[in-house]
This record gives sequence, C-alpha cells and structure tokens, in this order.
Amino acid sequence: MKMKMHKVLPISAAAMLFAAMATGAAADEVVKIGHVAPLTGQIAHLGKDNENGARLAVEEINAKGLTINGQKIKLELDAQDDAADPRQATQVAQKLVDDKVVAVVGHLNSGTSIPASKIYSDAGIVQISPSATNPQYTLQGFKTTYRVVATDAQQGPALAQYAADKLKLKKVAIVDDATAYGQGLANEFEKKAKSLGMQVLSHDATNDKATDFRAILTKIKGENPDAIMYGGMDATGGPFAKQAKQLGLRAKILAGDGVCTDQLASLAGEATDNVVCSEAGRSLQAMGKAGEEFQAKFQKRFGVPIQIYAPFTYDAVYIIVDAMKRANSTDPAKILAAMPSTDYKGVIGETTFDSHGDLKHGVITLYDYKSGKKTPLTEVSM
Ligand code: ABU
Repeated sequence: MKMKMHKVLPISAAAMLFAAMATGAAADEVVKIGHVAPLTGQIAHLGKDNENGARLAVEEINAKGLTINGQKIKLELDAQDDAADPRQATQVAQKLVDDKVVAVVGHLNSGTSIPASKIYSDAGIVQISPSATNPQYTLQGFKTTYRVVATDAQQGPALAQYAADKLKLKKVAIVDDATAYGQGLANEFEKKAKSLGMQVLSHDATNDKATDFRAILTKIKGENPDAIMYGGMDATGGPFAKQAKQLGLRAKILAGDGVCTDQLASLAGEATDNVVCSEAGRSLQAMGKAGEEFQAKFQKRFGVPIQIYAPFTYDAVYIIVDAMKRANSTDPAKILAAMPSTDYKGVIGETTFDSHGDLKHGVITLYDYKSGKKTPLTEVSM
C-alpha cells in the first residue's frame, strides 16, 4: 500500500530546494517493500546477503527514478529479522502487513516462509521467497506465494543423480537437521538415491543448533559409506564436514544450497574441499556479464562477497517493480494480479512462473570447492 509523503510547510523556498537536493528527488509517494531474513543467529550472514541484494535493487531503482501512474515513487526497504524462527517469522510478517508494505521479498528459510505465507495471503500481499526450497511453500493453495529458486523436489534428485552418475558413489549415509528444509531435502535425496540403486545405509536426524556431531559421525564411520548427505545449513554443515574429516572419514560430503555458501570455507576449513553441493538456481558464472556486473556492484557497495542468494533477492525486487509498472499501480491487489504474467529478464535469467508461483524453468547447479573456493561443476535443468 502506498504512503503519501507529508507536504513540507513553506519555511522558505531555499530550505525546500535544499531538502529536495539532499534527498535526491521530490517523491510523490513512498512505497514500502518488505524484506525478511534471519539477521541474528547462526545464519545471519546469509540473511544479510539476501537483504543486501534487495537493498541494492531498491537503491538503484530510486537513483534511476520510478514513475507509476504519473506519480514519482520512492521505494523504501522495510527490512525485518525473523531469526530463522517460525514464531518470530509470523510476528514480523504481521508487522509488515501493519506497515502497509506493497509486497515482500522473503523469507529466507522454508521453515519461516511457510508459516508467514498465510499472513501475506490473508492480507493479499505478494510474497517472493528468494531461497525457500521446500516444495510445500507454494502448494498451499495461496495466490500470493512465489519463489525465484527451484525446489527440493528438483534439488534432492539432482544431487543424487550427480552422486550416482558422475561421482559413482554406491553407499550413502544421510543426516538432516530436522527442519522443513533439511529434512525435506534429505527425504527427496533418499528417494532418488534408492531409485538409482544406491544403498542408503542410515538416515539420522540432528537439529539446526547442533555443534557437536562426533557421536553420529562415529556411528556412520562404522558403516563405511562412500558419501554422507547432509540436509541443513552451512552453520551446522561446516562443523559437520570438519568433524567428519577430523574423525578420519574419507566419505564425500553431499549437501544442498543451505551449505553451498562462500562462508563454508571458514566454517569447514580444509574439509571444504571434500564437499559437493547444489544451489537451486544458476551460478554467477553462468549468469555471464550480468553476473559479473552484479558481483562487482555488490562488492563495491557492501565490501563483502556474495554468499549465495543475493542476486535472487535483487531480481525479486525488480520483479515486484515490473509488476507495478505493468499494473500501472502500487496497489497490492493490482501488483498481485500482474504477477502470473511475469516474464522478467534479470541477473538470474528469465523468470516466468507456473500456476503455483514456482519457476517454469528452474535449474540446479552443482559445485565443489577448490582450495576453499566455490566452483561450479555443472548445471542441470529439471
Ligand atoms: N534453500 C536453502 C535454505 C532455505 C530453506 O529452504 O530453508
């Protein structure tokens, strides 16, 4: 929803001119876009990465100037912290509705995006998750849920297929962090691995706050797997891989996008080079010139490297603005009505949505790490 700017009282023409120059432009409306990710806790670095991508888009759009239906618009990013906690996620979702945001980019986690989605649906506000990959998120019957990544129904099988066909792995142990994401991804991996004739030796659960995996890993060592598939985030996946190496396990560590970050190198140390992981979208390298330019802009603006999904939040903001332009309105209901016909070419490629709000052409990229540097291996279209 839009918020009218209060008219400045006529103090003096010079003061008004100075104020307009200081803010860069005189906007007719301030339009808020919500962003939610964990900004505190173990995966705050990933939340900040998502937020930075969205902020970069907002700043660029404001600098270029945006006019909708004859009104000069200034975008404002209403950035909130859900701490990767489902309860806090619903609280901040309600706050964003009360703040009258016109759309939301978020949340980062599947376990937060799913409970928050009912609140956005009830309010008729578009929600685009840049990173939640649990299939269930878009399968609840809500018209407001979108995402700009592939799902774990694609990611789990792609990882299993790569392990069987390219890495020639035959025996795998599975561990997940018991979250909507980690458990869901591990189950998808397991189904496909079994269908490919791989032997699943065991499937254990830990939790998303765990730091000591030595008991599970010692048990798994006795099973002598070729690989251990870990369903979880980098904050736990890093120590998991590190402790596996310390215990003398030679098995490859297979993981999904939650682990497949720049930060993994400092979390897993030398064990990083034993990791093969997947991302639920195109690699920066495969994005070509657009990816290179984005990376340079991001580094210049924030002084840190991209972790994983910053290009996806960046495009998500542009997709919302594209819907506003096509609707010629900042009314959330009209933005929502324009979303199904999205055909937006951005940094992450061309985005079009199916009837659930999932990508029509999701891709999975497989990576390994060479001397701690995340390196794309191959891209799989699902
Ligand atoms: N997809 C990786 C991390 C976010 C999530 O789905 O929970």
